[in-house]
Amino acid sequence: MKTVLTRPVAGQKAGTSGLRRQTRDFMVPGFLENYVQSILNGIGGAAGKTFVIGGDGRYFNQEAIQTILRMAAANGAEKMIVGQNGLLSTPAASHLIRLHGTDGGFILSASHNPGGIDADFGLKFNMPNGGPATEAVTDAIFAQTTNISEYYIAEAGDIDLATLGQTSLAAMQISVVDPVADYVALMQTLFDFDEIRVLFAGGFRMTFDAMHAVTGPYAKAVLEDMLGAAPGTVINGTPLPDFGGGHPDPNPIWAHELMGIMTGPGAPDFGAASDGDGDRNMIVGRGAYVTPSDSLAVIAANAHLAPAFADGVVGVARSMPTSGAVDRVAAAKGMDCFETPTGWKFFGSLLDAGKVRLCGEESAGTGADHLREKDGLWAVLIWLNIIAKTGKSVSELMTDHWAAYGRNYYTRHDYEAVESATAATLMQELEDRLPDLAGQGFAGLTVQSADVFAYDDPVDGSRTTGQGIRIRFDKDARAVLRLSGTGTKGATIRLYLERLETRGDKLHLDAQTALAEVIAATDEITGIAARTGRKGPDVRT
Ligand code: VG1
Ligand code: CO
Repeated sequence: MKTVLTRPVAGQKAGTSGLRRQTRDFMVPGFLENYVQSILNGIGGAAGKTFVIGGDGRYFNQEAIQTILRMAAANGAEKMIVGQNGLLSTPAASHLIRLHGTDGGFILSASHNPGGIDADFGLKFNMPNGGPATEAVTDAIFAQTTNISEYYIAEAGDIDLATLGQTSLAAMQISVVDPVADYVALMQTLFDFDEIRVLFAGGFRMTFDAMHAVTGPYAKAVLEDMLGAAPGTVINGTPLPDFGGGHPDPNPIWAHELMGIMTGPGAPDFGAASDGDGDRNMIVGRGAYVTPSDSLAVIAANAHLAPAFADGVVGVARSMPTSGAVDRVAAAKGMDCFETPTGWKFFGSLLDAGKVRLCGEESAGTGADHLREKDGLWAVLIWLNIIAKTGKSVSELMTDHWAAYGRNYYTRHDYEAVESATAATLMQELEDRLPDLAGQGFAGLTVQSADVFAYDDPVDGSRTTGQGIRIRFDKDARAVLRLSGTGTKGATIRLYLERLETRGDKLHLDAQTALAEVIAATDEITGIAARTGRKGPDVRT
C-alpha cells in the first residue's frame, strides 16, 4: 500500500446527483482518486465498513471500479459488494445497500447523459439508507476536495468481476453478486405478478426500450422471463459503453425509436423506456404519451391496486418544478403532499420518516418507499399492475384521470450549453426583479406572486435555499426557472411551464398550444430567447 500526493484537481462540487464531468476529466490521473478519497474522508473514513459498488456500464465503468476497490482496501474497508461485470442499476444498488445493511455505496453513472470517452462520466455516493448523499454530506465531501493532500491506494492487480463469488483484495473481502436477482425478488413482493402474467397471456403487447443502458438485463428478466411478455419485448437490451451513441434519456425526443413504434401501424398496447442507470422511466400508450407529472398522479390515484399499497398511501412528495397534478389527487384522497427541491436526495428523509410512500419528479423519475432512489422498472410494473387490475388502456386511464381531477398541462423547455456567465446574469437579474413582478400583466396573464424556492425539511429541520425561481400567474398558470446541476458543458437553463385546465371540452389539446399564453408571458418576463441568442429552446419535453 502506498500514499500518493494528489494532483491539483481539487475543489469539485457534486451537483443534483453526484459528481458529473466529461469522461476525459475523470480519466486525468489522480482525479478519480482525489474525489474518492474526499468521499471517504467526508463520511468519516472507511475503516471496518462495507460498501456496495456498481455502475451503468458506460465507458470507464470497470476501470473506475477497480481503482475504487483498491482505494477502499487501502482505506481499511472490510468488504465490498460488487455487481457482476461492474453492473448495477441505481435502484438495484440502492436496494443492495439496504438489504445488506451496508455503510453506503458507490454508483458509477452520469445517468441520462451520453457515454463514451468523449461523453460523460459520473460518481455518486449513496448513504446507508440507500439514498443519495444528503446536502450535509455533499458539503462535507466538497470541503475535503478543497484541502485534500493525499490518497491511499493498494498496490494490487485487477479483480475478476466476471465471476460470481467471494474473493479478496489485501485484507478486504469482495463479493461479486448477480446484479439482477435481489432486485427482481423485491419487485415480486410489491406487485401482483400473477395478474400481470394473465394480462400478457391474454395477448397484451408491450415494447420496452432499454436504450442500450443498464436496465436491459433487468427488464428481460422481469418482463420476458417472469411475466411472459413476448420475446423481443425488450429492445436495445444489451448495455453498451456508449449506449449505441444515443442519449439514454427516456423522453419523446431521445426515445424517438420507441415513440415511432407507439405511434406507428401495429403499435403495441404499452411502451416504456428507461435511462442510463435505470432510475428514470417513460410511459407511453398506443398513441398516448404520459408526462412524468401525470404518471405520478395516476400512480397515486391507483396505487391501492398494487399489493405494496394495499394499506393505502399516507403521503406523496414531488419536486417543486413537477406539476401540481399529484397535489389534486392527494387533496381528493386525503394524502399528505410535500414539495421538495429538485433531486432525489430530498425525498429520503420523508421516506425514512414514513411521511410519504410515493415520490416523483417531472424529469421522468418515479419511485416509492421500497428503496431510496427513483426506480424506472418499478414505475413500469406499477403501470402494468394498474392496467391489469382496471382493464383500461393507457389512453382510457388518462382520459378518466383528467375528467376526475382536471389536467395540468405541462412542458419543460431546456436551453442547453448556454455560456455560464450569461445564464448566471439572467437568473440574478430576474431574481432582483421578482419583488416588482406581482400585479404586472404579461401576454394576457397577471403575475400573482414570484419568489425563490427555499425548502425546510420537516424531519431534520435543515434549510436549503436558492432552489429555483417560481412565478405564479392567474388562470392557474405557473412558470419555474432553474439552472441544471447535472450538465457538463456551460449552463443549462430549465424552464418549466404549467397550467391547470378543468373545462371538460378542453382536456385534449396539444400541450404547447394549451400553454401558449404561459410560454409567451414567461418569455416576455425573462427575455430568455433573445438573451441566450436562441430562436427557442433546444429541447421541449
Ligand atoms: C436532473 C433532473 C432532476 C433529477 C436529476 C438526476 O437534474 O432535472 O429532476 O433528479 O437530473 O436524475 P438537473 O439539475 O439537471 O435539472 V438522474 O436520472 O441523473 O439520477
Ligand atoms: Co438516472
